Amino acid sequence: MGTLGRLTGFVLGLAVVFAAALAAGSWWGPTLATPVAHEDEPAHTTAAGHGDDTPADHPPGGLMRSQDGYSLDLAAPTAEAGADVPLSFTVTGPDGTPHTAYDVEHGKRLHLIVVRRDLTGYQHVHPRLDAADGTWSTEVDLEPGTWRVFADFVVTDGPALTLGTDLTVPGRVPLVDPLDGDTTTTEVDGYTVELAGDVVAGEDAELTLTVSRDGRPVTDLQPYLGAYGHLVALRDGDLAYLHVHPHESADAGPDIRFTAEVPSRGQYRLFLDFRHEGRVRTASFDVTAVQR
Ligand SMILES: [Cu+2]
Repeated sequence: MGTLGRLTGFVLGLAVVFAAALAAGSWWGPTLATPVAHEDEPAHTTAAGHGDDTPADHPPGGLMRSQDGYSLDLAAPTAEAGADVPLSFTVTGPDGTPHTAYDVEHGKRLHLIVVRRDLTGYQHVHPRLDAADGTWSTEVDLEPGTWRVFADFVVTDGPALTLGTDLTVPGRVPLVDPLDGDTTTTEVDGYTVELAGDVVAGEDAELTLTVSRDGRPVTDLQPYLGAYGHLVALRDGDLAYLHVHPHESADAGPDIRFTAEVPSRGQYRLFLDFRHEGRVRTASFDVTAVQR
């Protein structure tokens, strides 16, 4: 199998490198290592051959700090723990200077995911660009530990990329339980989100996330960045990044459906962003991808 995930259809993007945008409105972060659109490919070629862990023809997104001439450079490799901690960075282009021209994908020129390496503390934010010097700035909440910072963007007339780099936050790092087993129901801010569907390495998986509150289905979800849900999958151990957008749907819930393909067996943590009553919430799930 190889690739990290190719999401098919309209929607998905694997994360890794954001592939160029394919279908309108479907996803913003595809994941393939190169901006190759997969829309012309059959959703799957042979499932056979996915049975072994051959090297991917495209590396998963987010594993590299530099790719195709572009590099993610944090202003500082460390930051203090706290709430609303300033974080700034540049994306250096092939000419060695901070890049300033980006395409808007899913409503933003750059999507920043920040998560601690133990898969806690997930945040999805949209930094501001200083067009004069190419510096991106935002604020994030940080606790001690090593964090992974992913920048997901499309260079104008250039590649779609997801670059990742580490950020160290000094301090006493709490012990966090390792991922173990699968989660099918998560509670967040009074909402219950259920996950149905199996994840199979190298194959498209249909995932359905169902949102309810107080036992009643939520049927008035609000679009967030052009979709009723955004799903990011991170692989346990190396944080390979996969961003998946939902199927086009006229229904504002309670079901949000995705097609996702993960590159290998193993454990992943999924983060679903959904919007309701004006607020974006994030529900997380652990899944184990099996190999058929
Ligand atoms: Cu975003």
